[in-house]
Amino acid sequence: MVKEVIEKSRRPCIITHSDTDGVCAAALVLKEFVDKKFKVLVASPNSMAQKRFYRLVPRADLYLVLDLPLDQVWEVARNFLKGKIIVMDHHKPQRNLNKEGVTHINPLFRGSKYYPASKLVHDVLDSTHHWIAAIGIVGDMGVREWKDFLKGFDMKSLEEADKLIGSAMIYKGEKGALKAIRLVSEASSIEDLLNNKTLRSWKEKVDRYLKFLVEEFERKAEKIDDIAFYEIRPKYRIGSALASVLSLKYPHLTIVIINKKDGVANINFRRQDGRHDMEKLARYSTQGMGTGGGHERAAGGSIRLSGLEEFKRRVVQYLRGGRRAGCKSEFP
Ligand SMILES: [Mn+2]
Repeated sequence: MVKEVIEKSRRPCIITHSDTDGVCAAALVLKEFVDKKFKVLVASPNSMAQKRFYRLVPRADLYLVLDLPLDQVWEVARNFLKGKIIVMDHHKPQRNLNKEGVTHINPLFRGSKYYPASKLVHDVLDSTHHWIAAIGIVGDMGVREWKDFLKGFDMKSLEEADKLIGSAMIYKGEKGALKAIRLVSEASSIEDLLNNKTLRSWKEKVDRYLKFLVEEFERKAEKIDDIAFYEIRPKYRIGSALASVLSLKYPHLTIVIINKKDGVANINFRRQDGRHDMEKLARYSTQGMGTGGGHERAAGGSIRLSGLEEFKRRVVQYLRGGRRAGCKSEFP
């Protein structure tokens, strides 16, 4: 049914998340409907919460919202998105937009396992471009849940493709993400994508900078219990990539990257060993000061810079409380 609705649309617009999963989700749509002209926009859960984002949104008869929790920003978005809306998302739903006339597809309504948006779009469209979904799954850290689907793929190539796509966003911002969507949708195979010169040169620059920041983390991060706070003022949008690299290197630490810019702190939370839920931590620690949300192993948020000390206090308090509740031996 989704396929027919897209087929019939005359002015379709894709709004997708600016990470690898979102890029792959959008690229799968473009691949499936090669003859159709789509307007494409990238966004983040944060940017979509703000009215000024919608100034960029073109008129369309169909909005495909991919890898973005439209339900969380519905009170704002409903005023601007005039036309049919299809949401394909995998963030924890806070409300069901099917009651609002939206086609709202989210595997978590059925309590599904972790289900990256690119895999969801792949399945809904019955796509044969499995390699694009595979890159999205790796990008969104869904490897464990989808090992059968990933069988036969070279993991090294998938990881490299994820990093190439990520570098586009980090180095060139939203324009870079849009370019990555086009390049993925035009590539004939993963090898073809890996050979792209533009993406390769962007990744080299980003890698060099990441290496520098990882070294600095080891010297400058503030450690409390198994939490590492790391404040940065980076030259590229590197917070999320840096948090992921650090959390893979230190799976038993809760990594909290604080990116200060223009009176705002953008925050990335990571924990790879599953001991703490980053989505809950993000929501708790930013309450009343900004926004926070995401997934169990990776989450993000944004607060006013003036709330930074209170934010850190809440992070420590929340994680200590969680640990006590889970450890009976402390209370014989
Ligand atoms: Mn995603």
